[in-house]
Amino acid sequence: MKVLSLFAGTLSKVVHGANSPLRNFSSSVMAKSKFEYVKGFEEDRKCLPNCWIVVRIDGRSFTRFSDVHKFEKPNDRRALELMTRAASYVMEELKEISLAFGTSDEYSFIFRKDAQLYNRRRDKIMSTVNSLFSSAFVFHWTSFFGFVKLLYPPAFDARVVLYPTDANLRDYLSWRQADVHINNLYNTAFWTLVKKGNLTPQQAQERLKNTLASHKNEILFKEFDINYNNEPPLFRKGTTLVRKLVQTPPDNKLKQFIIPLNVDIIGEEFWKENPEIIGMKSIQIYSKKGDEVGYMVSSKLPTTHENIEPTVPQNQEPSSA
Ligand SMILES: Nc1nc2c(ncn2[C@@H]2O[C@H](COP(=O)(O)OP(=O)(O)OP(=O)(O)O)[C@@H](O)[C@H]2O)c(=O)[nH]1
Ligand SMILES: [Mg+2]
Repeated sequence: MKVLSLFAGTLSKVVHGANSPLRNFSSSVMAKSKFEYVKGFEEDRKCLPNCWIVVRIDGRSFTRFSDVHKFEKPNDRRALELMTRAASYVMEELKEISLAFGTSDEYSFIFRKDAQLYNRRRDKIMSTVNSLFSSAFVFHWTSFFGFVKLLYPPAFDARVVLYPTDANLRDYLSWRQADVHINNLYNTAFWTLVKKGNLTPQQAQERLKNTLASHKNEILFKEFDINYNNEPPLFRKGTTLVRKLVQTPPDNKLKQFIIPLNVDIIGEEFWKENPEIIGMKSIQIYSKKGDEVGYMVSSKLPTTHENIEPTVPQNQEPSSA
């Protein structure tokens, strides 16, 4: 191997000259370096065929990140919509993602069972999703946060989970959405007790200890006149991104959009209305009226947020560093 390598280098110099642009090309074709064997240590883990591929990303230490950037408690609409903007970018780039679901600092991306991206190489799929998401989150920060300065680079972790049956996939998504409900009801009750009930965080925590959902609803309704069911669907249901064809003016041409919905995905209705997701059919026409869609996201059209004037002053310092 070594002899061959030396020979190839010498031959290359003779034929093309030391500075020839063809030199590197010919030597790499003719001989591999003695170090090449290390490539054999690389794992080539593939996602099992016929399984739904779920990639979930989650903000790293977003408890701190949300504190430092003074996110509204318990829900910051700007942050949630920025997450959705970043997720829609991932879907624009990776066409085999048929649905994404997000809440708080996490997003799950569902690849079709028959996805062929990178030959289903697990590491490559996961790292690409994470990188596209993270850079889009930073890229679009100002569109959502205006003058609020991004004080340090946010990061996300990622994992891949494979689900062999359609029922498993539905249960996975139900699990994530049930979590939204549990967390949001708790957080809404907690922050209402603190902000409007003037309890300290410790007192609020004590008050909610071992309470059932019905009890939290009752506290909100009886003591603060808040009907939890009237809280924004974005906060109660998370965001589900689906791919749809939409008729667009002036010529009613069908264009592909990624549409965010804040709806229940645990029950049957969503899956009956969007059978192409589980059935892996081609993209369907979006039939709902425009006013049922909060906003549409597409790389080709500006989102509603891009026209919003920044209003928040810039002089924010990290609370801890
Ligand atoms: N105020 C506020 N905080 C948010 C919002 N969305 C997410 N967060 C914060 O992000 C955290 C996300 O929870 P986790 O992912 O479990 O916690 P983490 O600190 O990110 O920790 P790791 O994921 O383990 O790195 C929440 O506990 C909140 O503190 C929001 O809209 N408003
Ligand atoms: Mg997190």
